[in-house]
Amino acid sequence: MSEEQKSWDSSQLRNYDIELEQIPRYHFQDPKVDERISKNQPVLITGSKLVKSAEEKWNLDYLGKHLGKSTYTVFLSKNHNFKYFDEKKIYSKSNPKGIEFKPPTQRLEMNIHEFMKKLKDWKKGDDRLYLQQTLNSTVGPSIVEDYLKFDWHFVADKKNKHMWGELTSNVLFISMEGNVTPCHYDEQQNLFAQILGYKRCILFPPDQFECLYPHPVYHPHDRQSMVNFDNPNFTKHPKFKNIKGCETVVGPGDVLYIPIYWWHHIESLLHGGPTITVNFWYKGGPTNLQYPLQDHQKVSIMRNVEKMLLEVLQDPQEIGPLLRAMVLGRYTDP
Ligand code: QVW
Ligand code: ZN
Repeated sequence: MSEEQKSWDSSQLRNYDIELEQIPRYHFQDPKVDERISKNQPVLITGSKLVKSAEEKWNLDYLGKHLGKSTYTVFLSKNHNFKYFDEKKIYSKSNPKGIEFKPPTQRLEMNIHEFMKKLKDWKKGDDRLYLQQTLNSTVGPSIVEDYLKFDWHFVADKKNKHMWGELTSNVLFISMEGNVTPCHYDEQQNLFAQILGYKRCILFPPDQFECLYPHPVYHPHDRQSMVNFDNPNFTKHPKFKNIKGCETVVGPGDVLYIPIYWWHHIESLLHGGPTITVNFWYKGGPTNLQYPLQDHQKVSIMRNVEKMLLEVLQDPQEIGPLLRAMVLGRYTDP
C-alpha cells in the first residue's frame, strides 16, 4: 500500500517498547505467499476477494438489519483489554471451588439491535464491548448469501496445498475502536480476513515461549501470556525485555495468515471507529515427526507434559516443585 492510500497513522497505535519488524505483504497471486505459509511464516495477503462480498456491504447498519433474531456473544470489559479465559477451567479438579480467579471480562448474550444501540451510544469511560460470535445457520438470508459468495476456492486451495485439517469455524468479530485482544496463541491455523476498519496485529514466533510466560495449561488463561503489555512487570517477567516480534496493520481486503501456535496481540486502532473481521480457523495438518522438531511441536510437547503431571499429581501446587527437583542442577547450569 502506498503512503497516500494509508487510512491510518502511527498516532492511532498504542505504544509498546518492543522490537518489531514488518510482516511482509504480498499479492495473493505471488508465489511467495505459499512459500511463507508452507514454512509456517506469517504473511499479509493483499488483493484476494476472500470476503469481498462482505466488504461491499457489511457495516453496523447492514449487520443490524440482517444478522437476524438470535442472540450474540458479547464480551464486556471495564478497560481496553479483552483477555480470553476458558470458563470450563474455572471450576475443575485443579480448582474445585472456583476460587482465586476473577474473570477480567463478562460474557453477555444480547440481540443484535441491543448491541448496535450500545455501540452507537458509547462514550469514553463507558464499559467496552466486543462481539465475538461463530457464524451459524441462524443468520438472516442476506448474510447467508454474502457468506456463500466468499472465495471458498481461495481458502480450499490453501487448506489443500498446506495439508491443513478441516475448517472448524468462522468467527465474526465486531470491535470498538481501541479494544485489545491480549497476547495469546491458538492451536489452529488462522486466515484472518479484515472487512471494516483497521487492526494492528503483533505476532511472535513459538520460540518466544520463554519471553512471554504463558499461564499454566490448567489455568483459565491457558494459552495467554501473563505479561501485561501495558505495564510489563520485569521483575516477574525479565525475559520479556528480549522479546522480538513482527507486526502489520490489516485493513479492508487484507487477509493475515496467523500460523498455528504463533503468539498474537491484536488491537483495533485508536479513534478509528468500529472494526469488523471474520476469521477462518483450520485444524492443523498431520504431525510430521522430522528431526530436529519444529518450535511449535516443542510447545505441544510441553503442553502434554503439563497435562500429564496434573493428571498424576492431582494438585497443581505440586507441579512446580516436582519440575524444579527434576531440573535444577541436573538439566541446568549451576
Ligand atoms: C481479534 C484472535 C482474535 C483477535 C480474537 C479471538 C477472540 C484470533 O482470531 O481480532 O481481536 O485472536 O485468533
Ligand atoms: Zn487468537
